[in-house]
Amino acid sequence: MSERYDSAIIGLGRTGASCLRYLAGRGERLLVVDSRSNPPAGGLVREFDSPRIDFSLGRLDSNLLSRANRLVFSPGVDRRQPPFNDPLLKEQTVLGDIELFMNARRELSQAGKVIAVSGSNGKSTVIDLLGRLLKAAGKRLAVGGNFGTPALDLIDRQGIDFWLLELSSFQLELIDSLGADVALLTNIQPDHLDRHSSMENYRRCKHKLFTAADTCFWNRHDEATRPVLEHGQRGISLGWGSAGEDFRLTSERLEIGQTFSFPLQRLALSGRHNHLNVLFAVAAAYTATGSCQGFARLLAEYSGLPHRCERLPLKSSIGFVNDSKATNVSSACAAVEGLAPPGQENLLLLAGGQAKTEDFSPLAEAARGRVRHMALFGQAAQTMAKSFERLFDVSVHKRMALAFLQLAGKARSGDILLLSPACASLDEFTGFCARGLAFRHLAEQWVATRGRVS
Ligand code: UMA
Ligand code: ADP
Repeated sequence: MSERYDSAIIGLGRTGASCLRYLAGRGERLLVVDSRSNPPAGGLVREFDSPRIDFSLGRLDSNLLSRANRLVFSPGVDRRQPPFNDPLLKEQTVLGDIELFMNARRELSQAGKVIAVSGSNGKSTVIDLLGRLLKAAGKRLAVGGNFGTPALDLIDRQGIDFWLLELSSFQLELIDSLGADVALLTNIQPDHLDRHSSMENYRRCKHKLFTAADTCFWNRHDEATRPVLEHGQRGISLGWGSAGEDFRLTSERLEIGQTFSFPLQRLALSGRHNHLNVLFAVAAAYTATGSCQGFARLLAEYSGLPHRCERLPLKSSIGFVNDSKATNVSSACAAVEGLAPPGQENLLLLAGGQAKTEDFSPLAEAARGRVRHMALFGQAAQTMAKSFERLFDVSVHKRMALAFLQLAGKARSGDILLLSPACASLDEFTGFCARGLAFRHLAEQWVATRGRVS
């Protein structure tokens, strides 16, 4: 009989590489597979040249996979596709890097607490701000997961007080019971439905975040995030609320009971959606440390991550906002609604790319009374135009640069030219960062050559 493998690692990208390093370090007999013959972390084949590790790159074979006791999937791999849906693999244990991470952490002498964040939008912003708040409180952190460093590459860090994990629906799908100390679910809006096939499946994956968590924070304005609490779990809803709530927003302030009160107009982050993100971060940081020391200074300074409603620091009478990370309709809606009050029609919206949906009606609704001109670009531009052309002045372009020039030519003093594409970028760019950098470059050039628009 052929020799068996302890684990098969499926996908040799960033996650696969972290699993390989970790499991090889534990002396496991491993099979590593990838559909590509030259996968992103293919360089590891040479580094892990060992009789205990076999690589099968460029083809996926269910017979070979059936020789592994368990299948460790990368989040980007769809288990429902061949060959993974072969009945031959039905009995195998299936897991992902986050379960390996949680098990590894339990074995540490000083385990530290896990704070896990998920949601369709806002995860990275919440994690980043929360990290800064905890650091200011003198805590030792390791931050990673779907954002930044893969979780298992963090596990060697010593003396960690808090592990901050951003978790995607793909990672959560591979988990039975997470067991975070604190779990935060920011919102659930349509995203990745090509993979999850229905909102219900997507919601089910997201809710695995709450399994066996001690404290579950959810969004009071998004009923889909409400946790079904098991015995002993604490659920706390966050949002704009009535007096008496421990953590809440009013029209003017962010408050933690009688302990902390901060005026929203002093926040460096813009957009109403970001007020809620800040409340999530502050609530988790306070719950974790029992103190609000240093919060006020940080909140007044923190202007967010690049490519998320990022105001470009240009000397111009029109504002340029780079929201390239808005790869779905709900995030673009949040930017449009958060940046401009209705009635002023001072937004010029640059949107398009590779659509994740055909339904842009929520964006048309959000843009009403706020957007004066719209320039659409990329693969989705023609389809998108159908949702907008009856309501707005719309132009359609092949590439983002042309759409930008069209829009900038219509700008008046006090306008905001907003890139919030509501689409993925891969038809024209290598990712949302490249798209955001291209936008920044266009805006800089525009301001340099045209001077101040008046
Ligand atoms: N592969 C196969 N067969 C398949 C599909 C993929 O063999 O059917 C192989 C590919 O050839 C490739 C490897 O699998 O070599 C890639 O695996 P992967 O897509 O899981 O990518 P990783 O490099 O491991 O990155 C993943 C996350 N990617 C996805 O979820 C798609 C990264 O999130 C994450 O940062 C990283 O793990 C570390 O945790 C990216 C992302 O786009 C940023 N996430 C989505 C989002 O934020 O919306 C969920
Ligand atoms: P994620 O990590 O979940 O993708 P980010 O913080 O990177 O979230 O933000 C992604 C996009 O979603 C950005 O365009 C941002 O402006 C928008 N966004 C951030 N927070 C929210 C929110 N609470 N609701 C809707 N959109 C949001």
